[in-house]
Order: sequence, then structure tokens, then C-alpha cells
Amino acid sequence: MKVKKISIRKVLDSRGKFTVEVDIYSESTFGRFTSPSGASKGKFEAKDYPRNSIDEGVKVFNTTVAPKFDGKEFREISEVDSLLHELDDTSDFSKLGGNIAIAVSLASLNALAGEHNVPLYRYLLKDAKAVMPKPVSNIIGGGKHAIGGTTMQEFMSVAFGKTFAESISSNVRVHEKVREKLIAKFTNIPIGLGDEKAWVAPLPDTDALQVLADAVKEVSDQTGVKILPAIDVAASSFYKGNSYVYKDRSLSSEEQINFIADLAKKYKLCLVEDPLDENDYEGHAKITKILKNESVVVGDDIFVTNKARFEKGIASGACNGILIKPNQIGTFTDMLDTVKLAKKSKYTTVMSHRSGETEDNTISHLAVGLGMDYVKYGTIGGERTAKHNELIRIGEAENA
Ligand code: 2PG
Ligand code: MG
Repeated sequence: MKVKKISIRKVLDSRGKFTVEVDIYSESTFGRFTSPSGASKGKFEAKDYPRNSIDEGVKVFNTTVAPKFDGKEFREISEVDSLLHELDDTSDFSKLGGNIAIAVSLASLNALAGEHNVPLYRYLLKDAKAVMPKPVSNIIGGGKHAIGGTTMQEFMSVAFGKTFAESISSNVRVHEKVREKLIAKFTNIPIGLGDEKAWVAPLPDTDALQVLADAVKEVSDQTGVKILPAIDVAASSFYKGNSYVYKDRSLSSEEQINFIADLAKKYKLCLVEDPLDENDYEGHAKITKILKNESVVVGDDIFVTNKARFEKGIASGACNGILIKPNQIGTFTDMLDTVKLAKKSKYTTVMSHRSGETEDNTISHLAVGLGMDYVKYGTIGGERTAKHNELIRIGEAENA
């Protein structure tokens, strides 16, 4: 692919904040990626923008990135990503910004697939069979995604339907069922939606989990589809002075491990994400040992899609699953290295959106193209349905 034109613009994300979108044209094709942005970011993620400023990022793109890309020939995505690392030799993309780097990287990947005249997931799979991931859908939320909601960030449902369409429609029914339950429970309090369009209600975490579990059971009984609850604790966001500070309790690390492990067993949680602080490898190893036959302990903030942090986790037995967010690490190739290591190490893989999203559906192609086990894309809302609907289309095209 010879780059004919590369450009950047600022567009809105689902929170109404500006984010960056990169377009790449070659002689015969076009590729685009629009970066998402997180609210509960891991401390060790790539920096979104140089000096924390999107305008600075646009400036750096125009002065540093675009002149190097214009007219250049790339055969593989690894060549694009090497050039990005040449332009920014920091380990956290603090010179270019991780959101600028990932927009260039994934726009290039989309263009490369276009040059081959195939959808991106097929370009990545080559001749391999497509296997559809299972959706992990946010139903009740709080933490940094909503004011006045639960302390834990996400209470989710995971449906195991025969097709992706059947699975996501089961999760949507759980979302509807929880709405009915919350309206019945809080007759005088308005119930709203958080950043990811999960329900927000003034519930203690254990009550929220009970409401979710009841809804999951009812929908599963009605549809015959297996559905399990799951949580993203996002524990770093309420770890203060060596304690996990909930509305109704404050727990030491040991107590937090027991509290979460008991919930996982009682509710048969399919996935337990970020149960402990992002620095606590030892605690993550302990809870993984307790739960390994019952739940997948998924590392998000602890690993931040970073191979070096993940290697340390594998060596210490921390987690048995990993969340993958492309903009945490800044290039497709770096992300791919982490996914390959996860598969080699038999970790469960979950492709994830960010709380601030756009209508971009590239991550749906990445999830199928790289054979991820689960996708975590919220439930409803245009920026979330864009990704689910693309998976429905891919499932139909592949008869999978
Ligand atoms: C998470 C994500 C997505 P954010 O913690 O898993 O749900 O949230 O994008 O705010 O980091
Ligand atoms: Mg998370």
C-alpha cells in the first residue's frame, strides 16, 4: 500500500468529548479508525495525547507523523507500527499520544485489508474458520462511569447462544428485565443510564448483583439460552490508603479477596475483572488460585494490554484471562503480541471497548480475526450496537 494521503480530524465520542479520527488513502483504497477513550484508565496505559492535550496531539500528527507517512509504501502492518515507534521512542507513547498512534495503526490495517479486497476479519484470519466470540454486556453500572451508582463499575451478563445474534439478544433481554426490576424497586427515584448505557441505581453492590442474577435466571429460563452473570470490579478506582472503600464497608486486601471470591462462588460468576488494585500481582495470584475452576479472573488495569506487564502476571500466576484494549498499548502489532502470548499461555481473551466510544466497528473485526473468546462492548446505545451489529453481519456471512 502506497500512502497517497493521510489526515486527522477531531470528532465526537459518546460522552460528547472530542476524540481523533485518522483517514488513510492509497491508490486503490481507504482506511479509517476513530479512537475511543476510557474514564477508568489504568495507571500504566499509553498516554492518550502528548501533554494531555488533543490539540497538541493533532499538531504532533501534522508536523511529525503525516510527513513521514505521505508517499510511503507499506506491505505489512508491522512496518507501519515500527515507524510509529521510531517516531516515538517512549514506552507509553507520550510524544505522539496512544490515541494518535492507534488511530494511525488501525486506519492503516483497515486500508491494508481494503487493498486485498477482503473484510478486515478475513484479512486477519486468512483461510481459517471464523469462530464467533460470546458477548459480555454491561447491565448495571457505577464506579467512574456514573454518579450515584454502585461502587463496583460493571455488572454484566454473558450469554452462550448458538449464534452471536441469539447471544446478544439474550443479553438485551436481561437489560430490559433489569429495567423492569429497578422501576418496581424504586418507585419514586428516576432510574437512568451511565456512560456505557448500563442502568444506574442507588444500590449497594451486593443488591445490584442479586437483581442482575435474578434477571439472568429469568431470561435464561424463558429462552433456554445459558446466561451467566459477570462483574468488572475496577477495584483500583476505590482502593484508598490500603483499603477497598465501598459505600457500606471498607475492606483490607485479604477481606476483599474473600468478599469477591464468595460472590463469584455464590453467583457462579463467569468473569471477574480487576478484583484488586492494579499493582497487586500477589493478590491477583491468590484469588486466581481460589477461583480458577469456577470463574475467569480477567486482568484489565493490571496488564493494560502490555506484554511486559502481562509476562510478569503469567510468571506470578495473576489472573487466567486478559482484557484487550488497543488504545491502551497504541499499535496493532503490540496488541497482537499480547494476544498471541495469552493464547500460548491459555489465558481467556476478551476484546473490549472503552467507556467513551464512537460508531467505529474495527474492534469487532479484530475480535473475530484474532479468535477472541469474548467481546465486552456494553449492551445498547449506537456506539455499542455498531459493534454488535457488525458481529451479527459477520456471523451471518460466515454461517458461524
Ligand atoms: C473497563 C472499561 C470498559 P474504561 O474498565 O473495562 O468498560 O472502562 O474505558 O472507562 O476504562
Ligand atoms: Mg475494566
